[in-house]
Amino acid sequence: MATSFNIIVGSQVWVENNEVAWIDGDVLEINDKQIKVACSSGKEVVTNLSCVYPKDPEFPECGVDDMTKLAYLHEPGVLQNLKSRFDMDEIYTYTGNILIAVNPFKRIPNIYDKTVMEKYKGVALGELNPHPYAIADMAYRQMVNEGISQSILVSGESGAGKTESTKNLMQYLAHMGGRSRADERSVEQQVLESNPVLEAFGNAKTLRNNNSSRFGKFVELQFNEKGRISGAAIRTYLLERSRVCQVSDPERSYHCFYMLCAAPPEVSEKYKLGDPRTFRYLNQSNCYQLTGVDESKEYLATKQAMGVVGISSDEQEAIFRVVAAVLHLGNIEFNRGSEPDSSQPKDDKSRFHLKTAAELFMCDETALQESFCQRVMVTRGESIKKSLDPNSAAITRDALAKIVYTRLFDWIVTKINNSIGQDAKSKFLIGVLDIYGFESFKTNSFEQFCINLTNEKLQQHFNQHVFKMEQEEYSKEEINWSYIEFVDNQDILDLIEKKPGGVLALLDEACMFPRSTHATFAEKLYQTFKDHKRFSKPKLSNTDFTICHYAGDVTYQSDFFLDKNKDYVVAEHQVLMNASKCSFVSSLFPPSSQDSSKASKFISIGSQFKQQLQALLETLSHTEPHYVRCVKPNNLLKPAIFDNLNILQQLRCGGVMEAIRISCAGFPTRKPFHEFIDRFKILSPNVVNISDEVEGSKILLEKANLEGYQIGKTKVFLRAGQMAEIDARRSEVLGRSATKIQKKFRGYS
Ligand code: AOV
Ligand code: MG
Repeated sequence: MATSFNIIVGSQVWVENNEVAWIDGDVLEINDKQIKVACSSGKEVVTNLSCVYPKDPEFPECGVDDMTKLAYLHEPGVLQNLKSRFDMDEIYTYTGNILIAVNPFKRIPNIYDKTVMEKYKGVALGELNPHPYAIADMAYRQMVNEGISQSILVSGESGAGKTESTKNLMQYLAHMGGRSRADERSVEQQVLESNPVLEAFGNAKTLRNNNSSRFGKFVELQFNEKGRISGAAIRTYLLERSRVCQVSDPERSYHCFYMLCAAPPEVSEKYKLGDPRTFRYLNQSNCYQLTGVDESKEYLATKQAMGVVGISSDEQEAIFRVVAAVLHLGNIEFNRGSEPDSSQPKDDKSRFHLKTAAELFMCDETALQESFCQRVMVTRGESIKKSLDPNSAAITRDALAKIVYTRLFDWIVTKINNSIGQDAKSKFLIGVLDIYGFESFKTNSFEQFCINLTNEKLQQHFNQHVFKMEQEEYSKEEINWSYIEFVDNQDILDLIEKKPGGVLALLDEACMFPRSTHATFAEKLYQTFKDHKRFSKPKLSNTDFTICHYAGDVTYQSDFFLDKNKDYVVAEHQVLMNASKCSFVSSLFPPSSQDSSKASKFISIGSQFKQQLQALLETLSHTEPHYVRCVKPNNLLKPAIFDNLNILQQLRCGGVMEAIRISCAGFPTRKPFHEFIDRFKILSPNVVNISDEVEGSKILLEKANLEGYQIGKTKVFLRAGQMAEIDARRSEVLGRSATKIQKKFRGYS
């Protein structure tokens, strides 16, 4: 964002700062390219003129509701604006059509209810306070008026408020598209009630968010020609399955486990549950409770919601029975059996949990034990039983727990979809996407790799859309505009996705080759991509690899890539569970169509996910997109703390800065002639008598002393900040005439 403003001695500026990103101050001296500034912190700083931005001396205390209204549109200005608004509990701000939402980490009263929804109904974007309702309303109107499907893409890092924003959007759409007298089982009510159900089974407390969604979600609301919701589909992406067996302190496993442990005594006795501290899958972490959450109430609320989305009480019973069985599985420990390299349940306690798990699954106890401790190998047409050592038995046990839980989650999603019902005749839809944001941690594994691939794809979609919109607008209005460069990330997408030869394809190859290890996989990557601009090998490791993503470098640990990419069901588990006397359990493991002589069948999670993503982007490409960018103000998850550096990083990663840069380079503010004249006629009241709107607009623009603007076919196009200037002129005149009127009144009295 180059600055075109003059900086002189005595003017106020922003200087780059390591701690707060930007600090303000007064210019003391300017020598050639060096500048000396007295910062508001009390320090004097000498720096390069190019590292300094002018500060708006007239910056309104309460900020502006749209970044494009900033007189000086640059990074420190954007940050100052968000902060001023955040301090006043104005958590929403536009950047053109994009809504930026800063998580307040506290309830803001009276901004989400039916009365507020009614206020936003049919009102043009920007007329009222920025709000998710306004974005939802815009999508809904465009769909109804133009008959085009819409999508709302909500993004941001973990804990930024995506899921909460999504709920607000859906509530508004349900209100607009719902029937006036909605009954409990109406489509819209079921869609809303699907949230607590999915959250119970797919959300967990993490370091970054006490209610973190561990799956991605795309909700497609289908509408009939009257604009009423007529069906809905929920698609979910990549539930984090490792969490079922592995939790690190101070995180938790999925909420449903703790709820069930706190269920009324007759329930927990039936499932032989009790204190969550007695279960290994839960007690690897010391966190059991969530502040402000009563698990026993949550249990009842979840069951209530399950009822609304059409899950019968029998099905609920079976679901919770399976959840309980998973906990018991985790408590089966193994030690050495009588033969070398064999295993058996360690003690009475383990045998008790084995028995209980088998009872709850309604499957054969001996077969369950054998499925952990033995493996049938087929060699030259002969099948031989091979014993597994205690360690392998434990891995197999965890594999069963994970696959059961994943299938249970998918079953719930399918069930909700079936009971809501799809409207095959629906003409258009509004899709709302709540998906994980870019992740870069100390250690990054296969999950981060998939999540970041998603973000690369969505970023490309976002860039192309923002650019396309700008370009289309300019060429439609026939105004001069030179194409500006933008960072295309196609090369990263090729690196990951290309078939053959991309990282995912090489991973699949490695998974199919029995002798591969993560080390040989990494080696293959190094060889293949040694000259790739976006790929590098960290100096101190022989198994890590770094990808230069659009949002920054991420180093991935290849250690578990191969295992995590394999979606296989142990053949013994398949047979055992399919034979369960409980029809629900057996339905989770339908007979597979594939050749059953293979010990285990391999499907790659990576390529499944890639296909899902492709389908998602295909759907999105037929829609008009809208964007909500969520921002997390601090990592303490506390109200009233605005961490500049952290926020700036998020704005950069989420493409907000990029979008602002694009707008800045062009003409971010535009107004149709009649609106423009209407708004500014006070500058030259005679213009209303001129029939030619273009002429009228030009007169007003000259009156305001503006330069560099453009006149399109139907609109005035202003450079960043010009709207602020002309508004200021208007308020001046208005102020003057207000005093005149007051004087007049006084004169009469
Ligand atoms: P996420 O969906 O973006 O994270 P959430 O929507 O779950 O984040 O928000 C995290 C927490 O922030 C919520 O549980 C609320 O306590 C609080 N919060 C968010 N938005 C608001 C709001 N508008 N008003 C009040 N509190 C809010 V993750 O699912 O972890 O990526 O995977
Ligand atoms: Mg979420």
